[in-house]
Parts: sequence; structure tokens; C-alpha cells
Amino acid sequence: MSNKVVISLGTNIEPRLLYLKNAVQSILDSNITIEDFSSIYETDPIGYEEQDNFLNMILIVKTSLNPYKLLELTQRIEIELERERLVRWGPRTIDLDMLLYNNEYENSDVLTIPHPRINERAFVLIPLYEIKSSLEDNQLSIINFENSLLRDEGVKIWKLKDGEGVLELFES
Ligand code: A4P
Ligand code: MG
Repeated sequence: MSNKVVISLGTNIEPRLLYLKNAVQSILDSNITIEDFSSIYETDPIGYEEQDNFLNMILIVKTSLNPYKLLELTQRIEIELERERLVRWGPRTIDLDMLLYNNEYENSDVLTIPHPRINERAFVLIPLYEIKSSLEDNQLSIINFENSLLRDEGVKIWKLKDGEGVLELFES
């Protein structure tokens, strides 16, 4: 369980909260420990704008899986939750992106870590900032929080971390 991994979740097809819950449950069922999690944020779509708003949140997990095994797992969860790839950056029931894996770098056809757009996107940086105390220093040094936090990027808290709705994600 010694690897600390940051995973981002995104969904913009209803029932969005249920897709988040099912993804969290599948992660927990896979013998992965969730060490911390952010509030759920409602966010304006970025990249491809002709689509509905997203719910985004971040999990910090501990796992013994190597990055490729973890990618296999997150992709299997996406498939189980009816994820279809029709448009790049387009609507999705659930997107699971591996943002950081310890402080390691990986660059292959199927996996780039840190996620190449981690420092560009307020829908990632703002929830991550909320739980940054759970990151290692060598992970924090990869992230550049400044720019996104100064701008209103259409990222708003939708359900607070310690409120009903978020905690419900962890109840089976
Ligand atoms: N892949 C490479 N590196 C990774 C990694 N670190 N984590 C490969 C996960 N996958 C990784 O991903 C395409 C391929 O990336 C995978 O086959 C995997 O081998 P995908 O999930 O099929 O496609 P995608 O999600 O459309 O592409 P990508 O590049 O992950 O998109 P982004 O950059 O994550 O953008 N707006 C808001 N508000 N909220 C969002 O969550 N998401 C996107 C997707 C666009 N706009 C959004 C949001
Ligand atoms: Mg993705």
C-alpha cells in the first residue's frame, strides 16, 4: 500500500452523483485505501465547451499496484460505468485520471505521469488545493497552484467535503 497516488474524477452525464459513488465504491472494492478526498465541485466544461457542466473531485489513495496495473483498473471502472469515447474531451459518465504517482515520471504510449494538463486546469487544481496537506512535499513541488487560484474559472463547490452527499459516496 506504499504508493501515494492522486486520482481525479469527472462526470457530466446524469446521474452524476451516482457515477461518482459507483467509481468510489469500485476503487474501495479493489483493495485501495482512500487517504483523503476533496469536496465535490461543479465546473464549467473546458476544452470542448458544447457540453453540460461537470462534477469533479480528487482522491488521494494508497495502493500497492504499479502505475500500469492501476491504469488497467481505472479503465476497467470507466468501462463498467458505461464510459464511451465519442469526442475527445467530450461528455462522459466517468473519467478517472491519474494525476500523480508518488513523485514519479512516466511517459509511454498509454500513460503519462504527472498528467500532462495537471497544471493547466482549475477543475483539478482547486479541489487539489483543498487537500494539499495530504500530499508529500515532493508531490507538492510538481504542482503549480498559483495561476488557477487567482482566476474565477467556473469552479464552484457543489457539495462540501464533510457534508451529506460526499460522505454518502463512501457508504456501501
Ligand atoms: N493516459 C495517459 N496518461 C494518463 C493518465 N495519467 N491518467 C491515456 C489516465 N489516462 C492516461 O484518455 C485517453 C488516454 O489517455 C487513455 O487511453 C490513457 O491510456 P481518456 O480518458 O480516454 O480520454 P479523455 O479523458 O478525453 O482525455 P484526457 O486527455 O484524459 O482528457 P482530460 O485532459 O482529462 O480532459 N472540463 C471539466 N470542467 N471537467 C473535466 O473533468 N475533463 C476533460 C477531459 C475535458 N474538460 C473537462 C473535464
Ligand atoms: Mg481521462
